[in-house]
Amino acid sequence: MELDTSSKIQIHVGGVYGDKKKSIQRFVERFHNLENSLRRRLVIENDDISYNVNECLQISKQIQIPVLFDVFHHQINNSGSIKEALELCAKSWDLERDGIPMIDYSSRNPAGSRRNHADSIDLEDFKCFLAQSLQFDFDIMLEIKDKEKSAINAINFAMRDLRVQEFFESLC
Ligand SMILES: [Mn+2]
Repeated sequence: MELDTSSKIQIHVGGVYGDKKKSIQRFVERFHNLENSLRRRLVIENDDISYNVNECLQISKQIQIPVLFDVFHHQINNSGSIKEALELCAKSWDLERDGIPMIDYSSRNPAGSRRNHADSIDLEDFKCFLAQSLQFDFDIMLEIKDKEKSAINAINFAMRDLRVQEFFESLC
């Protein structure tokens, strides 16, 4: 597809199998056995049960790949404030090699279980998230069930954000 190394494949670290330290070790070993072309594509994402942001960052330090920050997972499997986690994850991306940091955004489905992703974007929650992230620049992947509908609402809303306005200005 002739994509450069800023095109990423996001994965979770995986299971814990009763021993997190050993599982991390195995993850690192397997990673080192991969071809370089694949290693440069991978990013790890904090999940909502097993590996939080701090644990992903520890792994990231060992194998030099970025951590993709999932906001909703962080709210469930917490390791500090959103702002702090965002800053640490953003630093794990090398702009030249990895491109602009990417994050996953969604919120809880109020009618579902606490791990259930929302059907539609909650603009109040999105507004609070944007307010906590003002000093960072990143791409947002929406993990929301009604997809384009929420994406259009999010873009319309984010048009008030200077970072988005600057992006559009940079296109012409
Ligand atoms: Mn995610």
